[in-house]
Amino acid sequence: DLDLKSQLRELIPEQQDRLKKLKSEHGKVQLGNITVDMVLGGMRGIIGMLWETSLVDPEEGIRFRGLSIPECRKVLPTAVEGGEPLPEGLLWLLLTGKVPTKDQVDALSKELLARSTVPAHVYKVIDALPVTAHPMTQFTAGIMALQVESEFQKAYGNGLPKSKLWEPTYEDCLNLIARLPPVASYVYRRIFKDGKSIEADDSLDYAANLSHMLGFDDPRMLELMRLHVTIHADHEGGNISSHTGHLVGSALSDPYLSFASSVNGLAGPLHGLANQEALLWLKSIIQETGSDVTTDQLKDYVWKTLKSGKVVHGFGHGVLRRTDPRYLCQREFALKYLPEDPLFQLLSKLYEVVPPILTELGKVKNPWPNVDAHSGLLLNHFGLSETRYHTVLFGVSRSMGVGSQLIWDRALGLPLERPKSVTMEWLENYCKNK
Ligand code: CMX
Repeated sequence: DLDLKSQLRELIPEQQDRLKKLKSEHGKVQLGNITVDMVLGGMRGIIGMLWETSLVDPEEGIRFRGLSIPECRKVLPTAVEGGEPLPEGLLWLLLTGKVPTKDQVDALSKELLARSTVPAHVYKVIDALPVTAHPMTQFTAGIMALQVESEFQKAYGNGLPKSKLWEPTYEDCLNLIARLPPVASYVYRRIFKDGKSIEADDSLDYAANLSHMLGFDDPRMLELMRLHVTIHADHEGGNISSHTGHLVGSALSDPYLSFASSVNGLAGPLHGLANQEALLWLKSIIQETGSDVTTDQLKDYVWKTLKSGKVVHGFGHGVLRRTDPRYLCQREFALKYLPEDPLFQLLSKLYEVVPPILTELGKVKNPWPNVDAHSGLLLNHFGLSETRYHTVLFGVSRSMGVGSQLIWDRALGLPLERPKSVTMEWLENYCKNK
C-alpha cells in the first residue's frame, strides 16, 4: 500500500493496546533514582518521556526505529544507486517503524510536493522583518504564519474527540514538513540572493528540491542535502528541539505552534546553532593562521578559545559518549566527495587535537565531535557559504522527527507533560531530613 496515512490507521490500534498493557502490567516498576545532582544538572539521566521514533545509545549513537545510521544508509531507498538515503524514506520509517519500498517513498515524495503550496501571507510576514534579522528568526516567523492554516486547531475547536486528534495532527505535520523547504529557501534567497526565489521542480525529491530552491543543482549537493536532512531528522526525545515540540504539543497546541517552539530552541548556540558557531570558528582559524596550520598552532588556538571563556562548538554532547555517528557519516561523505577541502582537512586535524584538550579540562563528559562540527563545512564546500543560514537546514530536517512523534503523541493519547519542580529551600529541607 502506497498511502502512509492508511498504514498508520492500521498500526495505531495495536500500539494503543501495547501502551495500555505496559501501563497496567508494569506501571509501578521503578526506572531509577533521582538525585539532587540530576535536578540541578539539567535533568541529565532522568528517564521521563516516551519517544517512539528513535533512541540514542551513549556509545553507539542514534537508532531510528532500531536502525543505526550506517544501517539506514544501507536499507533506505535512494535517488542514486548506492547513494544517500531519501529523507522521505526515513520519515516513513519514523512513522511506521517499517522500511519503505522505493514506490512508497516515491508516493510520499509526490504527496509532500502536492502539499507544498505556501499561502502568500507567509512571505509577507517574512518580508515585514528587516533583511538583517537572523535567518532563524525569519524562518520561525514563517512557521508561525503557516499556522493560520492549522487543521488541528480547527478540528479541536469543532470538538473532534481525543481519539481522532491524530488525524488533523497528521495533516498539519505533513503540510508543515512539505512547506518548510519553500519557506526556508525563501528566507535564504531574500537575505543572500536579492530576493530572487526559485520555483520547485516537480521532478525532484524532497531534499533535492530544497537544494534546487536554494539555488544549488550540483548532483553532489543534492546527495549532501539528502544525507543532511536524514541525519538531522530525529535524536530521541530529550534534546531541546524535540523535547520542546513534544512539551508544547502536550498542551494540544497544534503542530505549527509546537514546531515553531522547537525551532526557537534549535536556534540556541548550545544546540542547533552550534553548526554556525563551529564553522565560524574553523574559518577564524584559517583567517588567523592560514591553511597550513601546525598541530602546535592548533593546540594553542583551542586553548585560547577555552581560556577566553568560550566552548569549542561542535564538540561534546549531553548524552553521547563517543564520536557522533552523524559526524562520522559526514566525514565519510567528505572523504568521498571533497577530501582536498581545506576546512575538511582542518577539521580532520582538530579531530585529533581537540579531544585530548577537552579531556584535560577534567570536567567535559564527552570530548568527541558531534554532528554540528561537520555539517557547515560540507554545505560551504558546495557554495552555501553563508554560515548564519545553516541552522535553518537543521530546522527543516528536525520537522520530520518532531512531526512524527507528535502524530504518535496524539495517536497514543499521551497526557499533558508536567514534571514537578522544587525550590532550593525544599531540597535543603528534604536532604536535612534524610
Ligand atoms: N567546550 C568547552 N567546554 C565544554 C564542552 C566543549 N565542547 N563541552 C562541555 N564542556 C564543559 C561544559 O560547559 C561544562 O562546564 P561547566 O561545568 O563549567 O559549566 C562541563 O564541561 C560539563 O559539561 P558536560 O556535562 O560534558 O556537557 P553538558 O551535557 O552540560 O552539555 C553540550 C552538552 C553539548 C551543551 C556541551 O558539550 C557543549 O557546550 N558543547 C559545545 C556546543 C555544541 O557543540 N553543541 C551542539 C550539541 C549537539 C546539538 O544539540 O546540536
